[in-house]
Amino acid sequence: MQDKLQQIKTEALLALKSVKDKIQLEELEIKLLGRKGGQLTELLKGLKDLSEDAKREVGQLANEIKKDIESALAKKKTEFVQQEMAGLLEKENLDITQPSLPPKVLGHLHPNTIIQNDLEDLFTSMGFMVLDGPELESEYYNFSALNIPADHPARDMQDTFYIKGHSDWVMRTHTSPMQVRAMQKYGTPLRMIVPGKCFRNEATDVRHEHTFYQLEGVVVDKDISFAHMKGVLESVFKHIFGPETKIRLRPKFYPFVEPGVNGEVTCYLCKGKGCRLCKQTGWLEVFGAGMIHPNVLKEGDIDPNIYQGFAFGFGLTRLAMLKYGIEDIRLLESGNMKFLEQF
Ligand code: FA5
Repeated sequence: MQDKLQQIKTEALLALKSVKDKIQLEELEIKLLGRKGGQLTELLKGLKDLSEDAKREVGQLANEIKKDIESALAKKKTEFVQQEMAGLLEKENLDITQPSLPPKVLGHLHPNTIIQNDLEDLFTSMGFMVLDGPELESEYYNFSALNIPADHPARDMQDTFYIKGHSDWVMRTHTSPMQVRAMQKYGTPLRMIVPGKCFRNEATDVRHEHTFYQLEGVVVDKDISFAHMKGVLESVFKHIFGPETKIRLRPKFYPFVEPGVNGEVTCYLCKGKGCRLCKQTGWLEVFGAGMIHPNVLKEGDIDPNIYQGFAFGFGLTRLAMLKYGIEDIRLLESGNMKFLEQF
């Protein structure tokens, strides 16, 4: 049996010399070591008939020979891979020492930022100031100051991310906390907008993201009416989507306004006919608005018997979707370059 083993090794090394490619190499490997019918495998099946001593001796030799054959096969395989790589490099005429080319794509603004800049310009031209607010907000400004007391069911309208170990902090669910902050800081008369990121623990879909942008607006002065609010909102949406754009205001409960409305614009995809995006209604919900509740004015140290105001909160991300015909809101924060390079 030892002689037979040595013979297999000698023949194997000889055969290896005449192997010309990876396919022949594979065939030889199977012929020698294949689990079914491999020369070495078959020979080793006879081990069980030997005495214990012979088994140990022949087994050791068989292992050594198997290892020698395996390493000779592996060496040959490496040679073929190297040859293949060299051939590829030659074919592609690839000069790996050539300095890299500058990136083809220059940076550009995100669609959310484009629409935010556009609206900031529009609102500043109407005398509004642009404010920024904290994304990590106190539970007081996010809810209580906005006439939403603790345990009020209205808190369930917005699925909130609370902060572990800080029960009075939240990731702001809307830009409305800036209403009272601005009133307290700037008093009256007040005309301001706040664009910014909001966070909700949403089950995401084509229209809902956990992180999205809103743009809040507040006007407080003497003799401010619902008609002023409608006039401002109409001119904003006509500016964004063109003079033929229609808006629809329908009553909606928001604890911080009275009366409150849900604002919609004509669906861009079906032009109002009804489709998957607008859930067959022809309208897309893009903002909430209303006359500021007296309790909110009071929280802002403003006397509701002298001053009135209106507030609105646009879904800025939804506006970007409308303007650019984006069907799935999740693309906007995806970091997908193929998508982003279109803007
Ligand atoms: C609010 O957030 C109110 N703060 C708006 C408001 C301000 C009302 C001032 C009255 C006065 P609402 O939850 O409806 O309301 O959200 C306002 C807009 O934000 C929606 O119309 C929608 O366009 C957008 N929005 C809300 N949730 C999401 C979300 N998960 N993903 C993307 N956009 C959203």
